[in-house]
This record gives sequence, structure tokens and C-alpha cells, in this order.
Amino acid sequence: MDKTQVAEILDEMGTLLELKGENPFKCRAFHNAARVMGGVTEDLKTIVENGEIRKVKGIGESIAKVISDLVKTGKSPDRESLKKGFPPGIFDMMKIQGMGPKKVAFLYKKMKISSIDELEKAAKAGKLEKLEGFGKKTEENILLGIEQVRKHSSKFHINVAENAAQAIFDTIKSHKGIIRSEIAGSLRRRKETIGDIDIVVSASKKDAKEIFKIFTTHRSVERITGEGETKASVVLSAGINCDLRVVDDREFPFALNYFTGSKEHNIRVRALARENGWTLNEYGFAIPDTGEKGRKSKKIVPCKTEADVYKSVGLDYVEPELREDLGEIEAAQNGKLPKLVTYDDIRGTFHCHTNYSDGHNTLAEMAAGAQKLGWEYLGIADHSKVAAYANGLSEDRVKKQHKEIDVLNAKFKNFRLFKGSEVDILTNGDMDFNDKTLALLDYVVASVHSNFKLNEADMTKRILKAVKNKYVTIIGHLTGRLLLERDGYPLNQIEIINAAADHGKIIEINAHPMRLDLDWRMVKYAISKGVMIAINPDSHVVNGLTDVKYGVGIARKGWCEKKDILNTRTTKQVADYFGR
Ligand code: DGT
Ligand code: CA
Ligand code: CA
Ligand code: ZN
Repeated sequence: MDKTQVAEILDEMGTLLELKGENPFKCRAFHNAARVMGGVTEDLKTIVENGEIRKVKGIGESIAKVISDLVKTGKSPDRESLKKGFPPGIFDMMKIQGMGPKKVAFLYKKMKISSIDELEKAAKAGKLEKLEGFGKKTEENILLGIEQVRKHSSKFHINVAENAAQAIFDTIKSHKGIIRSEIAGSLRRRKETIGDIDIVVSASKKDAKEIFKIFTTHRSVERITGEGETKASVVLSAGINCDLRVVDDREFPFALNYFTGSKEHNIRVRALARENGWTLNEYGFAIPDTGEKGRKSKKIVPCKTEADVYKSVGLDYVEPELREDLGEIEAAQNGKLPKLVTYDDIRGTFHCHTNYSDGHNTLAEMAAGAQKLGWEYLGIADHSKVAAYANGLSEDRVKKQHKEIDVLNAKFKNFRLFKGSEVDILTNGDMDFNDKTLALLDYVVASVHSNFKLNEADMTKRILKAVKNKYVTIIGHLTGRLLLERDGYPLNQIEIINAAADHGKIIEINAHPMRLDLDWRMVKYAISKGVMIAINPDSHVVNGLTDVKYGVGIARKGWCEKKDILNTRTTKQVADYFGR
């Protein structure tokens, strides 16, 4: 079990303890430990094996035991017994906005409510508003929250899906009978959220049975939901479904293409095949043979790769991220597909937090993490003073941070920390720092973190004012959405993107898997207007820096080339860009 999974479980245990009504100190210790995991830079397994887990700051005796159990066996008896005390529906209830452990525990004890359905019934019957600390408004919000959860409940964040997929995929892939293998579906297309995982492999018939067995008995499988000749389906412990298809190697390019989707893209490709008089399905092209009378034989069009499949219907190879039937077919017919930016093009990133505000790691640790990824620079953008909840920096602390950055920069060879700040856009559109402080910074990420309830006109006006502020460099997480949790605030995105183009402002793709904001559909519009895009992990721990890869996926879905992305520029080019 890796750091991310351990962190998730520690967080869950902290919440279970809260539900149980344990003392807040103990609960917080678990939540803190979860965050500490994100900041651990060495291999967790090695730390546990060397008996050094207690030496990690913030890890006490009992949590150390949980961590070593998890790392060694994948299970923790403490967690199991803690979970036993609650019906599973309790956790679903906590997904509802505004329903924290306290409220959930209260309703469970007082009203025996232990699922979303029961909660909905009680709210509709007006039973909650009479309870202490609830009221009519809370009841309405709970019903709205239930609607949101239902709307999103069948999807997963991309990092959850990817981690779950990778573990089982790596195991299958290493089987000697596998000829070719790929993760397909929405995960290959790098969609912002994922329904289920689709794996396609090719192998000879005689190996298929054993490959299915390895799949269905993998340690991450919770339940088997289907087993057939060519397909098996399971539910993984992360709660997500996973389908495996084993095909003949001749069929592999067709199966991979079909199961990568999207459905809309497939339909277009199939229509092109039909124009040639062929049929196309997940097993291959077929040409109905009309040559000999009465006999209905079929001829196969051989294809070795997906590129061959596209070529056969007159298309250039279409990268998976583009397969959404949003213009890629026409572009592929006319040699007009973009040459997409890749992760290897990235030289650094711009929106990271340190322990100056609500991040977990120091400036030096974040810099070391970036260097380890092979980057040339890292932009630090801690919160501004109004963000008290996140320990936002006062003007004096900004200056203090700059001194520390200067000392570090003097020591680095071929690496530089940029001095940025994530400055709140106040309700009236003003920035949270005065001009004197803003002028000290290399760049400013301007973001909305408060008063989400403005109407569309007011919210648009608020952000437009920030776009026009001469000190603002980058607009952060434009819509404020939290994927699968809350929609963005009402906003005229087109108007803001147009203004960003007019004023030469950068818009960020916030690469945190909860956000992926700007949405890729809007990214495509933004670059068509000539807006520069920055891919920012919004990372609060060293490990979060690698979230940039999800942002690259979104940039690719938005048709971005290397030139559209600030992160592909050299240190000098970035410094010049900021200095304009
Ligand atoms: P998801 O799982 O909801 O995030 O999205 P996908 O795209 O992975 O969808 P999924 O898992 O239902 O199916 C995988 C691919 O299989 C899908 O992208 C396209 C293909 N596919 C599934 N059903 C159909 C269909 O009825 N017609 C066509 N042409 N393709 C289909
Ligand atoms: Ca899928
Ligand atoms: Ca599927
Ligand atoms: Zn932010």
C-alpha cells in the first residue's frame, strides 16, 4: 500500500473517530498524520521496514501501528474494528455538502438515520427543521446536497480511478501470456471524472483463462460481477468497476480503439468505414464480399496498430484525449490536428503552497521535490492575508518569505524559485494586497475563495476587475468547481476569457484532481483566442507536484500545443514573460 492510500485511510479513521465522539485531539492526530504522509519524501515501505516510522514528525505510537499494518499487510485491525461500529450508509451521508461528522453522528444517534435515502425522507417530511441546530434552511440545503451527490455518485476523481487501475493493470501486464495491453475508456481519454475502468489486452486463447484468474483474484478486487469468454468485470476496493477484455492480437487495435471511445467518436469513425462499404466493430473491419454468387464470405482489412485503423478510413492518427467528436475527425481529414503538448515538455510550475500558509512542506522541500522531477523552476504562491483559514501571509511575512527565497536561489544551480502569491479577489473585485506589496512579486495568481453566492453578472464583474488589474498575472481556478462535490459559481466564462486575451493575462488549468479547472472545453476556446495557459498543481505537499500530469491531460483535451503552455518555457523566458 502506498502513501496516498495510507493517507486516505488515516483520514477516514480520523472521521470515524469524530463520528464516535472521540476527543478532538485524537481525531486531529489522524487527519494530521494523513497530511504528513503527503509530505514524506522517502519510500514509505523502507521507512516501515527500518522501524523508523515513529521518527516521522506527527506520527505517534498508535498511528505508527496502523501505518505499519497497512504497509505490511494492506489491512489494519484497528480500522476494521472502528468501521464495525457504523452502518456503511453513514459515509455516504458525509458526502453531502454541509454534513460533517458531528451532524451525521447526531442524526444517527437521535433519529436512527443511517443512509441518504432515510435522510431524504426525514427532510422531506420536515422532521429535521425541528431539531436543535438544524432549521428550515439547513433542511433545504440538505435536500439540495442530496441532489448533487446523486448526480455525481456514479463517477470517480481521475486520481482515484488511475491509482486503482494502475495496481491491477501492472499485475496483469506482467503475465507472460500478454502480447499487448492498454488501459482504455475515459481514463485513456483523460476525462476529468471516470465512470469505470476498461482494460484491453491481447493474448493467445490458451492463456486467456489464467489471465482472467489473475484479474479476478487480484488483492484489490472486492467482488466479481461478471465472467465470460472474452470479458470479466469486478468491483475494486476503491468502489470503482473494472472491465477486462482479452482478445486475439489481430483484433487488438480494433478492440483498443472501440473501448477507448468516446462513443460519439466511434460512431463517426464507423460512419466513415461505412462510406467505404465496410463494417467496423470491436473485432475488425469487414468487407462484405460480393464477388461470388450466393456466398456471403467476409474479407478482413488487416491493421497492426490504431494508426492503421485511422489511416484505413482516411484519417491521421487521433490522440485519445481528442476523441470526443468535437472537431477532431474533420481536423484529422485535413491534416489539421494539433501537435499536443506532452508531460516531457514541462519545465516547472507556478501555483504551490508551503508551510508559510496552509501547505505542509518548507520552501526548501518543495524546491527539492521540483528538482527531483527534473524541473528548472518552481513558482511559490501562498495565500494572501484575508485567507485566515489558510494562514494567509501578511505583507511582512511576504517580505520574510522573499528573503528566504533569495537565500535559496543564491545556492541553486540551474534552478530558480519564483516569488508569487495566490491573492484573493475580494467581493468587490479588488485584490487582497495593496499595490506596494503586489509590486514586490514576480507574479500574482488571482483567485476567488469567498462569497460564492453572487449572481452571474456580479461574479463576472468581480473577476473581470481582477483581469484588468495590472498586477494580476494568472487567473486561478476560474470556476471554483469541486468535481463531484459542487458546481462552479455562475459565471460568464467567455467574457472573462475574451478579456484575458485583450489584457494578455494567463489562465490556469488547476491540475488538482478535485478541480481540473479551467474545464478542457473552455481551454480549447481560450487558446483559440490566443490566451496563454499555465498548468498549476495547487499543491500543498511535495507529492502533489505530480498532479501536473492531470493538468497536462486536460491541456491535451483542450487541443494545447507546447507553445500554448507557459510551463514549457525556459526559466529565462518565464522571467521575461513575468517582467513584461
Ligand atoms: P465512463 O466509463 O463513463 O467514464 O466513460 P467511457 O467512455 O469509458 O465509457 P464506457 O466504459 O461505458 O465504455 C467504454 C467505451 O466503449 C466507450 O468510450 C465507447 C465504447 N462503447 C460503449 N458502448 C458503446 C456503444 O453503444 N456504441 C459505441 N459505438 N461505442 C460504445
Ligand atoms: Ca469506462
Ligand atoms: Ca466500461
Ligand atoms: Zn486557491
